[in-house]
Amino acid sequence: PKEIFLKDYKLPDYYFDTVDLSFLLGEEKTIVSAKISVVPRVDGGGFPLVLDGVDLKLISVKINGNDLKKGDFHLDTRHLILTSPPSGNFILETVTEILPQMNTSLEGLYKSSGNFCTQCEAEGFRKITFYQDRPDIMAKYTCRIEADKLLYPVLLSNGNLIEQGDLEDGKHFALWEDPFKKPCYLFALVAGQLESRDDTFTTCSGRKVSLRIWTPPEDLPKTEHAMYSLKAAMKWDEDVFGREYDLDIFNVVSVPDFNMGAMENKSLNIFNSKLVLASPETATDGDYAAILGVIGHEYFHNWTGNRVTCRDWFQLSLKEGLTVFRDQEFSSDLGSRTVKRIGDVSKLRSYQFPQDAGPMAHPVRPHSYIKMDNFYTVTVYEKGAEVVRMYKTLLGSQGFRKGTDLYFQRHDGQAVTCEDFFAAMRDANDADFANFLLWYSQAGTPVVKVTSSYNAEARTFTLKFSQTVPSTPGQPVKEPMFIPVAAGLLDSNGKDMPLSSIYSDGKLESVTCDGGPVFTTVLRFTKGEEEFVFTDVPEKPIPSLLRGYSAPIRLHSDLSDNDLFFLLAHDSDEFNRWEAGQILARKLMLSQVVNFQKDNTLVLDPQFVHGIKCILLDSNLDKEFIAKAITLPGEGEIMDMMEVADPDAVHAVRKYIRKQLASELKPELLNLVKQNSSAEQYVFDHANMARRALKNTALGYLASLEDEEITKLVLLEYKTATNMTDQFSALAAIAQKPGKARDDALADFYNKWQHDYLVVNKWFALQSSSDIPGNVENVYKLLSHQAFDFKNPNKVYSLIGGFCASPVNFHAKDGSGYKFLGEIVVQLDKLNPQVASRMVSAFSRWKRYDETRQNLAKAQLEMIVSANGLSENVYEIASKSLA
Ligand code: HT7
Ligand code: ZN
Repeated sequence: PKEIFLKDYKLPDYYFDTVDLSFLLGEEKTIVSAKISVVPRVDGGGFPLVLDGVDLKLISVKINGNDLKKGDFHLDTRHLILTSPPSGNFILETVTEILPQMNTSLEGLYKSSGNFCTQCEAEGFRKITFYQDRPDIMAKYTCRIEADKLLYPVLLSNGNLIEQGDLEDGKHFALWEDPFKKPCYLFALVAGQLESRDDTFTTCSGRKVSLRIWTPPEDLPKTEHAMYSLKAAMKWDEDVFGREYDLDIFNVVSVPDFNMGAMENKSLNIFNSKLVLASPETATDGDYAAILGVIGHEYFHNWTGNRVTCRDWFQLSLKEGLTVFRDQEFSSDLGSRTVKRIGDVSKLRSYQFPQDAGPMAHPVRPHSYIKMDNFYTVTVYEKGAEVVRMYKTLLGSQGFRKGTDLYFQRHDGQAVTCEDFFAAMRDANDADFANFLLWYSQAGTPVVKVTSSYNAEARTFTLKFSQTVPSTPGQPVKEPMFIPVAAGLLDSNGKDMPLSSIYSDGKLESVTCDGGPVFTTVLRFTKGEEEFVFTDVPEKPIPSLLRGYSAPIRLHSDLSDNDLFFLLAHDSDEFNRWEAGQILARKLMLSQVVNFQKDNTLVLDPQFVHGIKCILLDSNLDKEFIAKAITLPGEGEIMDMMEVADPDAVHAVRKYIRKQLASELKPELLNLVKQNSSAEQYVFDHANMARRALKNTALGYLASLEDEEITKLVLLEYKTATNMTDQFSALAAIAQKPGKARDDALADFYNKWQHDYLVVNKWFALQSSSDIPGNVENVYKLLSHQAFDFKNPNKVYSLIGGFCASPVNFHAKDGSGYKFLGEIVVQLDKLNPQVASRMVSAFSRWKRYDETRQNLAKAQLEMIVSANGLSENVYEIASKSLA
């Protein structure tokens, strides 16, 4: 397979000005006609025009109305090359035949549950028609759709509906026109039996926008929350970023078969139904929050991605990092900022850090790819969002807003690069960003060490930093990065000290803000080693470092356990209170892993129990914050910190600490369950979600005990739950232990919800991710369950993805988990390479395990790489994992 490199980027030889598409949607095949006005970039033109095209049957090709003769074009399995087009502008017309009904890859045009829909990002448009399928080709589109009226009463595409009508033979048509130039990856078409929830939004300049959320009729009642989220997002983008919606219509369509979460097609967002449909009875608080975030995310793309798009796919983080940052901020403003930040940082640590330390490590802007689909990663998205967040940390809210305003002003209607975003931030603020651009080009998570010292005589407090960036594939040597470290100092009462001035790099800078006291400052750490001296510090402080997690790094400080307990109890930065607890928990877990490996008795530090108890009982704290603060770091996070990952030891230790905490804090936990029980009415707001989160976290802890009274309590919670959040949490609590109660509850849950595929997916995931011994057998059985379907990505993610997320069973020492996944990947790859390639990623960190496991995993990867007809998607991940 061919590798594509960023350094090889070349401007296109031809631009496309207008594109008129026409679709005849049929039951056997679909005919696509495309009429494109072509403009050479350089005067004259006459160079060959290379069009991408995959799985297309070419019916005809014309230039300026004349059929091309044999020698005038060349066709291979991936291209149509016009060998000698005329010089100057010309009109290219092609007719192609495609088979959406046979398309199980879910890219291009495909059928999902009887309806037609498209997914063109990143390179799916080439499965619809011959085109220069690259984002720097921006054109104005019209789209005419013709189909049977009874089977496909609704016909949608981008932009405005300008004509529709009935035709002979029970057919009808619709003609759509999108007035905005767009890259082809934003093209969309939907046709089917759908109904809409309608609403309106009046923009800041007084334009009335008609909003429609389309679903199969039976799902319509579940779209209320999505509509609420959409309107909230439209308002928020006006208020916070000054961005107004630009058309008179905005459509959202929900489809059950979708490879990713959703797609921001211009004015016709297409969503995985999991991220649109919700009712209190069927969706959890987590689902509600995800819908809010993703509806926001896709809407925000209208400016960050659509109006201003990417020059090439290496720039993906330009739109994704920025839009993830925007959706994170949106959710923070609508809920709890600290809790949202904790969730986002946990995600980064659990998924992005391992990626950055493994064979698939790549910079936020990758240097090369074989298959672009493989680079829709946590690095591009989540680390990319952290990079955007660092601009804001350095510039402050107003400076950041100036930067985005300039970015939109300069680049509206253009396809640009990450440097263009950087330049807008810099120029709008006249800022010195030193070597900040390295965040886009260097992979690997920087490791920062910090030591502190207090000089009572000089009243100075010194922080000494050093940094290293680990080697990653293709990047053995790294340069120091620009790391913004937000820091504050606590006095002995736990209060923030006002900061006066800081000495660094031979300069003394005063830390004030409009003359008022400042309690947090951002240190600009740019070298391999650097010292920052706080002046006028009256007593030895406890430093609170990297407040709000101001940079995506691994920080190792010399803070003692006592310092950390102090920060856990007092830090004004709530994120760092949580962080102090997590550092303590990580240390505790790692120490017990060593004990476990030496066959020593496990012990739980009483000071840790006391720290957790204080948090539990602190009525001033937000309840969701408490739930997060008493949750131990995940097993993956601990394994990530070990020389050789030991899933059995980490699992046993986490389980032991949970059970021990439950036993020692049983009365307090029981109280929390009682005090926070749910009322009849489900309300989606922060206070109610926080209450449910705390109750259910407490219940989960309690259920780890061998205690009949508790078993009864959990069963009662399950039976009397009035919403899915409570019901599913109770079910998960029951399902911790094998036995009759578990079997009965799982059977009962399936009987109740078998008619709702989204709830059944939760049921699949709960079982497949279980840590009960030998669970692979149950997962094999579930593969043949009537509700399972290999063609539906959500079901695959729930059942197979869920299984790979369970360290003990996936990494079972007999290799059964690896064998299971190896077989599945090969099978799945024939249907849907994108989904198969996501699944094969579970193998990528095989070198982190012991020799026995390494050999077993490697054998599966080798088997996969040598499979016949393997897709480029899976090949890229599997071969890079083996390298
Ligand atoms: N921009 C969207 C990306 C996407 C995608 C990429 C590859 C294959 C399938 C896909 N479906 C959607 C999603 C987003 O980040 O908004
Ligand atoms: Zn996105």
